Amino acid sequence: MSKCYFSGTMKAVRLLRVCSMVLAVLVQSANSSSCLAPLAPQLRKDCHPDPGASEASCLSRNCCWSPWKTPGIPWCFEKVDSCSVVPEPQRIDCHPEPGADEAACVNRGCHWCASENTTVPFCFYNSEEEATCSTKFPIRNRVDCHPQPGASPEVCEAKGCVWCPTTIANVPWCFYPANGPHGYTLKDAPQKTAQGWRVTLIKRGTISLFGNDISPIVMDVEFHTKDRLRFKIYDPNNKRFEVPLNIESSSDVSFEPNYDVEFVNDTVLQFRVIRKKTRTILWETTLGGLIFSNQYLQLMTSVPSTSIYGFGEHEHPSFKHDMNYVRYGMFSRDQSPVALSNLYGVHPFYMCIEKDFNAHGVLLLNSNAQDVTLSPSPSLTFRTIGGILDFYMFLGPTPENVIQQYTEAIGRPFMPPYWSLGFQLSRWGYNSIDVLEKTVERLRQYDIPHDVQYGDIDYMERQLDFTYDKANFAGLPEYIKKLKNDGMHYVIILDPFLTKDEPQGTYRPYELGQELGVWVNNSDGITPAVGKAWPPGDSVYPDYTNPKTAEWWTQMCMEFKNVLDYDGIWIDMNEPSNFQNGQHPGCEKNHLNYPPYVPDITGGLLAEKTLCPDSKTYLGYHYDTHSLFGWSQAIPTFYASQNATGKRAFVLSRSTFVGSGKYTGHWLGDNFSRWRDMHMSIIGMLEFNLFGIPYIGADICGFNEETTYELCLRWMQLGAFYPFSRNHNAIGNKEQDPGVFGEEFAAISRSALRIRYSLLPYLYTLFYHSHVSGNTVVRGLMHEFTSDPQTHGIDRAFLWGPALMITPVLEEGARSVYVYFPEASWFDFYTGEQVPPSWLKKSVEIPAPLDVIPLFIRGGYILPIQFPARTTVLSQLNPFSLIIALDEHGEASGSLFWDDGDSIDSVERGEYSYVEYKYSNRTLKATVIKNGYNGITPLAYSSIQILGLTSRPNVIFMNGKIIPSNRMKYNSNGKITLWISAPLLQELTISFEY
Ligand code: MIG
Repeated sequence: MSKCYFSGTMKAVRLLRVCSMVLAVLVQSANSSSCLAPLAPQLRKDCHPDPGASEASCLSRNCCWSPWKTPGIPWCFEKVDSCSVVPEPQRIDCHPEPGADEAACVNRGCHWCASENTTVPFCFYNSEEEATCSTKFPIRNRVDCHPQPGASPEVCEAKGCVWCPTTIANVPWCFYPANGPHGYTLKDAPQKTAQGWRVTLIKRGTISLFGNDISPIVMDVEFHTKDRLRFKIYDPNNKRFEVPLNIESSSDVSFEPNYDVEFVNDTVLQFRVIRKKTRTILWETTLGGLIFSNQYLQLMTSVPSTSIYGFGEHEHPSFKHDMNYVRYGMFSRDQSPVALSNLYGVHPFYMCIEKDFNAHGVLLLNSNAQDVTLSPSPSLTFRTIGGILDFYMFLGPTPENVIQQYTEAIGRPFMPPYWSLGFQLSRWGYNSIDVLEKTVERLRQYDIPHDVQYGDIDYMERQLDFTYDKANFAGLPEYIKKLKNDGMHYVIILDPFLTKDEPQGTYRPYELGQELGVWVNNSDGITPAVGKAWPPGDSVYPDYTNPKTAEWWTQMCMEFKNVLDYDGIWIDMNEPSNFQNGQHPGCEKNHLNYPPYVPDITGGLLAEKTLCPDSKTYLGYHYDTHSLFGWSQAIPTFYASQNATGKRAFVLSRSTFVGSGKYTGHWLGDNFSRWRDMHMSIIGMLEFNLFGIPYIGADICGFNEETTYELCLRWMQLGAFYPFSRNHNAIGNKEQDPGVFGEEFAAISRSALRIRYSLLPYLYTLFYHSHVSGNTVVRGLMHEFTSDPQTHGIDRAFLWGPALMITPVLEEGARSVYVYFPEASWFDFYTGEQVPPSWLKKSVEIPAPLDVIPLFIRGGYILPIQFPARTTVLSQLNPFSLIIALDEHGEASGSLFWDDGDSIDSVERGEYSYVEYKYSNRTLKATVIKNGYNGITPLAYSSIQILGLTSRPNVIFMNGKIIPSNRMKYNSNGKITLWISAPLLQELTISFEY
């Protein structure tokens, strides 16, 4: 009810009265300064010029927060006073019908100013020009027709597009008309194929945006499984690059799909995918044009809601995306996390929560440089500069189902060795074995859990792969043996470049590789591409897409294992990184190195900090395979690790692609020791769980810049709940391991890590489910409470599996956190106390003194836990317990996966045990479902905790025998602890009688 302005005759006095009542409320809060629309960057007045801006600090200044990609643009800016932009009489009504409010107004691309003068519109355009084209072409629906810089009315019209400037940030000024001379049309009726449909498409009109349009093209729709659909648009006459990931469709085609597809032979191609059950349109390419030219492929689709998650790798300011014409580039790049910019890996995958809370996911399987624009209508525009348009859709309908189906297609996550769930310590720049030893020693002194120690490039001799520095790290091989005797593990870094400039006969890794011809080549396909990286001299790059390279690499790793007895391999710099733009002597001016459209990537140059796009790899041009480099390296490294150690592989890769999770984990790269980076790490961790890479974490305490006591301490608490928990630091920064800040810090870190270690059986079981069924390990609250829209935007809290909520402190000086409790039973991890019903569906302030990270257990679940120890080698032998948290029906369930922790393929070979727990009718039953691991025999439960009992039981029986009352303790808060002794491998029944 905003419209209090009646042009021409006054039509309704009654309306006016309603209007003035509303007005009374409005003017108080008025002078309408708005944060609802992201403001165009040139109009922003910096509200936080001092350092340390965060969303919280910004909002507390009553300013607007909206992250922006281009450096130098303020993210925190003063609210715009729409009222004073144009004089009142010049306002042009934008919402003539009643019912507007500020949000609706801004949504139309108009300005909002409630004033006391009821004769002027509250929602208005500033100019006739703005009004004319914004009415004709609603800003929400625009699809950019000129995504590259340099648009003008002339250029725009020549493309058959419409020119219409606006002051709203990011809104395209040059865009497709509703029915212009673009896109493709059906050549003839869709043909039925064995797997679905085939249509041939013909380009409409003669306008070409980037040249070399291809026509006809073919679109195949393949019904893969009842929940997976593929639609692929390609050139039937010329084979183009396709990502070498083998996604097999089900051989049985008798399934009844959960989706319908529709072609509409209108003037523009319309292709729809519909969820059968709800008739929700999940995908609809009706707006804007499909473009399929040699170096520019574009497809736009509407999506059924604005709850969109995923796309990577970027640092996203929020887990749930902003849809106001945000554009994300994807092209692997060695770059410290810069908000919204393309980083190390490429994951063109998103998940969408539909309006009725079903979820689906979509993958664009394409490895070329690309970008995607998220627009408010809501829609997505995909632009890639090579390959084909190869989409896979996964119907869910729950978020977990989506990821299970996604990883079924791209490969399930690897099973991590148990030790790799322990705490890990690293730094770049120990610089000497003395410093390394001292660091390890002080963790031991403080009894801080410590499973894995890393060697970064300073362990090497002059940064040469497969060497170690015999001067500064004299005795490293013996020291590694010592660590391992002590139950620890050691991981080495390997870079993907090798110097070619060592004296002849001295550096075998290069010489053998040279002999075998395993490098990425220049465009001639013969001479190796020569770049510059860490090692002295110039470097060549192994081409891991070549099977010969994989053999050479494996051999090098095997040989080096005889020098340093490592347990896992950390592969860095595999974007691949180069310290100059392109190899010597620079990139030739050609269509690959300088394509007509460069997606929205940092630097705007494909060769920046990497090799020239026209370099040749075994699988094709680097132009096509660039973003596959890390993926192609992870595969042979996985097998090298396995072969060299004879144990389960451990690989940690910086660059990842679709499907990497089968072979490698990931860390979020060179973050900063800043508070905001802690928050960003949660978002990154949630996203990589969507990408099928659940083994994920960020450098605890921050990599770049100096950390502080409090930041590092809070980060140790948060990092204790990263699936990959590693404190890592950059060269030159002061030490930040948990032993270096003194007694109090050490004690707090120790206690956080001991909680982690006690929960490792639960975490390991989550990884088992991830490995066999593709479940996420860490998930957002949205995953579990999808039908509660309040959870959709939560990214400061997260869950381990379904059952443990972690709510870290992310602000300096804070001694409490606001926790949103979705509808469920929740129990304080520390006290077992149940969260009162009045807190549910609310955000509640929870105390979090410096030594506490608040944790909550969700009713309905049983968590297997184990007494912690300084390493997992020791903790794996300790007594087990169960935490049984009851739901409102007094029920709970859970499971335990257990094996020796580091054998190769123990799941596939059946060498594991699996126990299922069920509590109902006041009885706990532990059932051994699988008994394939002998080592479990000596293990036993020593206690059981039940949370959420309504009263004290009279008698408790274990396997038919009464548990003596001195073996139980009942707390008035509904928690009972039983001390028992029962082998893990036998059926266990505990029943409560009242
Ligand atoms: O140019 O090996 O992201 O974790 O410590 C820097 C040194 C190379 C980047 C990695 C970082 C590692 C560092 N590396």
